[in-house]
Amino acid sequence: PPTVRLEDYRPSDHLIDRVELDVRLDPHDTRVTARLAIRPNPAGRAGAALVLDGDDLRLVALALDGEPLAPAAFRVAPSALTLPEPPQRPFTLTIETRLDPTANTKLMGLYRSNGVYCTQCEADGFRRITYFLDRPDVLSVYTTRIEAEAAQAPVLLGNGNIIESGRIEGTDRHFSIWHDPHPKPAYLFALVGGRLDRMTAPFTTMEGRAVELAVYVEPGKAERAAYALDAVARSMKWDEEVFGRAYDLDVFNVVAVSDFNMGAMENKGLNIFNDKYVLASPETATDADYAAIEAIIAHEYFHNWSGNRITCRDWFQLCLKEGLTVFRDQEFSSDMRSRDVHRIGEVRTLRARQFPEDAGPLAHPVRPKLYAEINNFYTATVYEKGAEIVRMLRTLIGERAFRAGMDRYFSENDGTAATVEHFLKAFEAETGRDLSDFAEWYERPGTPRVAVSGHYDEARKTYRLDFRQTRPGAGADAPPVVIPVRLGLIGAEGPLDGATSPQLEDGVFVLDAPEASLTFENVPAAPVPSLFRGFSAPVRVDMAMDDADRLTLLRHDTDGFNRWEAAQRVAARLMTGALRGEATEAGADAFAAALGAFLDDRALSDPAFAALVLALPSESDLADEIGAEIDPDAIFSARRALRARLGTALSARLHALRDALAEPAGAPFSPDAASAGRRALRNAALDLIAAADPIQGAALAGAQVASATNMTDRLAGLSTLALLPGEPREAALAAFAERYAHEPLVLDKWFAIQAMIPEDGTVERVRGLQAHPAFAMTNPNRVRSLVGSFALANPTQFNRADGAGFALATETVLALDRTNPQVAARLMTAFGSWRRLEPQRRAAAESALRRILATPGLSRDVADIAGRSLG
Ligand code: B3K
Ligand code: ZN
Repeated sequence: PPTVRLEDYRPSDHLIDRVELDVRLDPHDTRVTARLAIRPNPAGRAGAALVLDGDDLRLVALALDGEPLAPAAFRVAPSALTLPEPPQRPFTLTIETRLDPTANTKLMGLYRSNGVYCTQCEADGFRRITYFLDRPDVLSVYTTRIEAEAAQAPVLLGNGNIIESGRIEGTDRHFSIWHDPHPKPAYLFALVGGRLDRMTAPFTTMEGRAVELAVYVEPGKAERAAYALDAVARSMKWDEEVFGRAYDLDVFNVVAVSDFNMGAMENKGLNIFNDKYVLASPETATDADYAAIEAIIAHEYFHNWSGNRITCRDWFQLCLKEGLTVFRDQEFSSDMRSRDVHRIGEVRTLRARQFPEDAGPLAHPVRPKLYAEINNFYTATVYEKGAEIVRMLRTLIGERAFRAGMDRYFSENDGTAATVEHFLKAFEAETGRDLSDFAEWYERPGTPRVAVSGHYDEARKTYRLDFRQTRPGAGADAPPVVIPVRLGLIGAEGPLDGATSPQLEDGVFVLDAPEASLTFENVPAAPVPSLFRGFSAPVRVDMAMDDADRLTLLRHDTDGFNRWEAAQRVAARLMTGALRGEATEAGADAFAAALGAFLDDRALSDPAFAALVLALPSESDLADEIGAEIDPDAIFSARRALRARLGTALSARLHALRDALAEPAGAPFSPDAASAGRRALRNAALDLIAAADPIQGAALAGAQVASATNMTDRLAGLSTLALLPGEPREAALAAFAERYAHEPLVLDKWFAIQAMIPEDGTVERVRGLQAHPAFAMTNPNRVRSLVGSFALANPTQFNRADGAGFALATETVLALDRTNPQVAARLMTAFGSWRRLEPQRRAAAESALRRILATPGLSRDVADIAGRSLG
């Protein structure tokens, strides 16, 4: 496939100032008429041909300034419409295309989901609706007329504000006309038509604009939109208060659809969502679902400024909107919930998804330099590492300068398609600081490593930290990166506040050379350093520290993240030690004692945090840490053994915690962070109890499944039971399926839980479930819940040594590729760490990848991932 390179960017030769679309919806024969006001771009090449992008399009009619165009004056193919000699002045092109939304299984462009017409245009779906300059730096003002059969689509929605609607006399059809005054790239276009219920709320912006907020959902489910609707209002308010950004239209609509390739889409004024991230009720949604809804609603809303008002010049700049918007939604959730707890969650996600990506064959810079298929670059690196870069910038320049720089970025670039350079320039202008070294974070792949050693000078009462940074995977010529190290010193009894260093500013040391040292004075005794507080940089830290020192941090650090990290490090060391055959029993018992003291101290005052401390590093965390010759079965066993040992040692406390945290009977459900935290700790306790004593665990879990009054507890019980083979598990699974047979989002959980069972029979079970009447390859959520969970969240079974797990994933990818390449390609990322496996599994994974790559007729999406994975 042709490769697109950042260095080849040049402005478009033409611009499209206005778009008037007339869309007559029909299940199989939708007619789209586009009137485009085009003119030569002064910044482009004079006299260049006009080449409009298309994808699978069928042209029906074409006119220039109202006159049909002679066949000799243009060339047309499904993938392009070319006018070799367009007028060298402004002109209007009228293009009529026809399409079949029902046959659109790629879910890009205009399609039908459960009878609802909807669109997805990012990154390049608009070209499946009409011929266009489908690139983010061509901004146009859109007016959209949507027409449909009134009974089939009583609700018709477009971008912007509604300006007219009515019946079409003498027919069963109606229409509405929407106008969006804000110039936007085609990827932000959207329309919706269908039978939908809605819930609304009024909102007045800080500028005094009255806005109607509305969430549209499947008929009968309106009350499940309440949480999302409230999250919209809270997001709007927060963006005003924290970033000074107000909403800019009279309506803000969110529509939930059940077939969607990703989480949601920030179309201007008309966000379209995977219904998984909208619909919530205590009976059907877990606390994690509520939190994800809040975060994704906020994320898409925040794009209104970071993405829509200021968009990207080209797709290489994707992190400009995505990394920044993830940072913004993380800050929002931190303000809504517990900051420490949220930060730990962010880092867990980064380590689980971005670190392995950055260490494997799919690694790429946060701003990639080339791509074959842009839809494969909506990655953890662009999103999560992109957000970390913004956070580091704030740490380096301070909160006040950060806010001022953001204000400047928004005001100086409003209405434009910008680059990473524009973003950094705003902060340079505000601080007078040169950020060209900092910009290196965008340029090369790989997670930096920082080796640290500490040296105490008893006589001088000083403590010196020596830092050395390396950049694995970044290339031999890679310069150092600018690494903000937030840190402090801890003594046996608590923080050493008297220790100071002139090299620290607000507790931050800036490591911007390959090697550097930092010296503290006034250090009364050998301290324990608390490094990278709050995870102040996305790096791996190597520092030899014994368990006792780490447990001092767990006890005394003032930084919540590092208290959690200390426990994780000890647990990880115990498990990797066991894998190497070391005797770790004594260490495990000391760890258990420290955890016990920690629980006595803090479990009831901060249950959400305690739940995170009890959750040991995951199997994939350990695999990532080990880094080579990975045997997932051995990792699983080591982890199970430590959980069992901790569960045994802490048994009395865990039972007591479960009792202390039990909801009083009849208490109303609340999804707030405090209630969710209590549930999380109760369920973390259940997990350890069951690991230590499967019989007792099965009894407790079974009782919890039967008596739960909310989905969090029911599912947690079922997840615990899922790890315990036997009749109670199968009976509970069957009862669950029956109870939720008509709740697709809950059935997804049922499919997922079974796909994650770490037992030999799971491959066969998943194959059986693929034949279940409720399984459908056409529904991305269903595919992700069954096959995605298997491939991405069941390390022992996906990586089976005999290759049976790889074969299952391979067959699914190949089957799915024929209808929905984007989702197929996403599944394939499960193979991203294949080179780090032990030889037998590595060989099996490689042959699966080769089999995929050798398949004729592969999509560009899958071919790209397979090719890069092997390359
Ligand atoms: N911008 C969309 C993602 C589009 C993915 C296209 N393959 C959702 C988001 O990040 O907010
Ligand atoms: Zn986004």
